[in-house]
Amino acid sequence: MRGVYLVTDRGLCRNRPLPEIILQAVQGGAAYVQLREKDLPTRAFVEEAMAVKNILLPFNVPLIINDRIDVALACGADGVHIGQEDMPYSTARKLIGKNAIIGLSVETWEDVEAAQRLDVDYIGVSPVFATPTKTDTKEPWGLEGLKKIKSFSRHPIVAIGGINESNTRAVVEAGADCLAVVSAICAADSPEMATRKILNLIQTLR
Ligand code: TZP
Ligand code: MG
Repeated sequence: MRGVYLVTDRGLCRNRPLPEIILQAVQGGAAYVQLREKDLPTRAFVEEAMAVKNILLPFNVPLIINDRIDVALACGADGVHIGQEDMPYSTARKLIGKNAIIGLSVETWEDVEAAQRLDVDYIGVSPVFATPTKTDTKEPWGLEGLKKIKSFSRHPIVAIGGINESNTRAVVEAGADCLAVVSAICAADSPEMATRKILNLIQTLR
């Protein structure tokens, strides 16, 4: 995995419709989109996921659903992202099939070690930096933690938490394969420009 991975947060979109923000992000070069809805009723979540899938289709950008295997199956998403308190990986894999993308958040070193035994498609190193977007996190990994995980893990690494244009270089140099971004895209004046700037930075480093 590489590039910019948009994780959505409708509350940070400054009253702009989420599909519009998603479209702008993919126009700016986002390589993955994770639909993350913590408060939406199931029916609305499924409807939204179907609409987003149609937006992403012409761009060939995979749609990943946060937490909800049922929603991913219902809308034909490309994958799911699960955390340590969500459905266990092995159950999720059985339900969604061998070709789906499954990402798993790692919050402790024990999580990182346990993930070695799982055929996840990536691990989400969460959070790299403390962030107001998600406050119920464990201790941030920091760049040193990220480096340590990179040298140990067999999985592609998606870094998340406090990532923006100003620290992109450091996070990539510490070993992130792909950068997951919420507020720096969703709340940006131009989500398209914000995405493109981060992507351009990543590309100059490779
Ligand atoms: N998981 C760990 S940190 C985080 C999530 C969903 C939020 C990251 O948001 P931001 O605004 O990119 O710091
Ligand atoms: Mg979760």
